[in-house]
Amino acid sequence: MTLLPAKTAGDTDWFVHDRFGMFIHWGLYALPARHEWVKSNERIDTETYAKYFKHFDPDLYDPEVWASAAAEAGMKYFVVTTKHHEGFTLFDSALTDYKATNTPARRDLLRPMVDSFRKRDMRVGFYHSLLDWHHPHYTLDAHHPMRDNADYAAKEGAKDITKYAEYLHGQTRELLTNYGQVDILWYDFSVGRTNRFEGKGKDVWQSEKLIAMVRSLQPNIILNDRLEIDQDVKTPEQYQPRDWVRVNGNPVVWEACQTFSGSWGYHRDESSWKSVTMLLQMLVDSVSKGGNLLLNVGPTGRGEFDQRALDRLHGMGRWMRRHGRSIYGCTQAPPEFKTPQDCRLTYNPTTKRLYVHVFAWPFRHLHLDGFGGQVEYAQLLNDASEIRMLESIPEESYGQMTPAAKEKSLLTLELPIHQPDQDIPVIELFLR
Ligand code: H79
Repeated sequence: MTLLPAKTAGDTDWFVHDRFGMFIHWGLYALPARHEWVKSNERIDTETYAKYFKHFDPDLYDPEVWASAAAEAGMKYFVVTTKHHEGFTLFDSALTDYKATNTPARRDLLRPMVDSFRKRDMRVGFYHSLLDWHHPHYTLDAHHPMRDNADYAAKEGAKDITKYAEYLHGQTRELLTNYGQVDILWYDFSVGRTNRFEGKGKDVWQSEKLIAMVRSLQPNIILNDRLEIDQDVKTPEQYQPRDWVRVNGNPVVWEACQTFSGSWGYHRDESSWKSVTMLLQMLVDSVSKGGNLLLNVGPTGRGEFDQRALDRLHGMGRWMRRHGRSIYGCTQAPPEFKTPQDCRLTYNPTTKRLYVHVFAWPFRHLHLDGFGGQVEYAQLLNDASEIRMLESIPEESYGQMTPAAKEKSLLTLELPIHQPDQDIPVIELFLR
């Protein structure tokens, strides 16, 4: 049997089918272009940071181009930063002046994005930061840009964090009321306490009340875990979990979020960009453990995906066109199929096909433990060319195999000497 997480309040059926989404981090930090945490990392005060607001002018912004790049890469949903920790909103919120509408962009940048992605049948997700380094009532914590500023700290007494919570609830209401159906709400994140500072979690955010409002406005929405109350999805950040993510021992719906290069916001000078192959391997690795991949793009201050991002999206799309069948609707393989060395297995329980993703091409033969007698036909997925099979068990005894015999049975695939010219070659196994 394949693992199946218990049902939660939101609708995750489409989500676990679609498997691959685009994260978009776009805000004022695209201008400094050296990490979306720049305000905190460099302890920049709000007066100094104002230059990015003043000069935010994405004249080349065309969400049609973004949406088609995502669709061609094989992505089926997107999640965009409606507000990141800097506090700036891409949407035209009635609750703040610190929004795209008041920059040289002069408009709500979220709405046309939602329209463009929806038009391509992609699901819509909103990221919304719980941290806010601009709001006057957001108190100091271990991440706040002004954490080392004594003059700033002296005025903390005048703050009322419940006013911030009210603002958070209010903007959530706006987002879930004014943009049609929203499929995902991705809050980020609850702050741990340190020796110097209190943390911020479900009490400060008033998470229970917030979740109740979210569910009343968008009953099917998928909510992540970062309000400090687990909901529909767990979200490991910038790492691949060892195994299917579990809570109290039970498998849950999960989604890894990963970057191309380390920073989420546009970073001009980073040189740690992952290759197309590595990114595809992350996607396959996630699905092989029953999870999704949300892969991030940080558009520039002009409003474009830069060439490095476009190259990778294009490369992934080239592979996805031929190999999407091993991703969509797929999950972890049943446990009796042992994963061979340097491979990942994905499995489609509806079509009963198993996919062997070969990360390192072996020496002519691929030995599959526990597969004997169970595969009817094998082919390379990219070109549907037959892969010949050598069985350790004679064909006439397939029907009488005991579970123990099955476990010991061996199937050997005879592969071409040279790796097919695919980023990850995939062998499709039709189970009996
Ligand atoms: O929005 C993206 C990140 O900005 C945000 N979550 C993703 C989706 C995020 N990044 N880090 N965190 C949340 C957790 C905090 C990590 C920290 Fe650090 C480690 C804060 C200080 C040390 C990373 C490294 C940020 C600054 C230095």
